[in-house]
Amino acid sequence: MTLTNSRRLSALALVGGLLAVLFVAPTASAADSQIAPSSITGGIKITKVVYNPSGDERYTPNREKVYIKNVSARSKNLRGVVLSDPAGHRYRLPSYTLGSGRTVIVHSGSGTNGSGHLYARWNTAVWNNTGDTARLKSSGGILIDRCRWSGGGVSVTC
Ligand SMILES: [Ca+2]
Repeated sequence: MTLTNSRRLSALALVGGLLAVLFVAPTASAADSQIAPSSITGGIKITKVVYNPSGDERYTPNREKVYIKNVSARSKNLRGVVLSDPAGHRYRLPSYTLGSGRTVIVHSGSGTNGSGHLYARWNTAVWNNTGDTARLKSSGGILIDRCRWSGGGVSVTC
């Protein structure tokens, strides 16, 4: 069977479109890796999670806190790093320079991001009191650190 010229052109256009998609995809992931360089995956730790603060944290979500520390010798920008739980809550950190040895606290509720404090704006309790896992990943999905607990307390040190 012979294709007419117009069908040939359509087929070429389709192939061209597929190639365009194939070439666009790697460019997008390259942009992501620029947001969070691979060096971000080293030296950043979740050191503590306050998962069951006093009161009912569904109404006071800022009392839930995740402590993220830079244990490396260099400042790191946390931009693009994602804090998540297994239930699908995700917080993509903004541009925030964390100096060597410094800690920033991520609250579950809303507030004004500033020195030492970031707000995930989930506006509800996220960290399960009966056990959960907090994960930090690079924007490229590489696991940076995680902190697990089985519950029964107020906080966990990792
Ligand atoms: Ca909780």
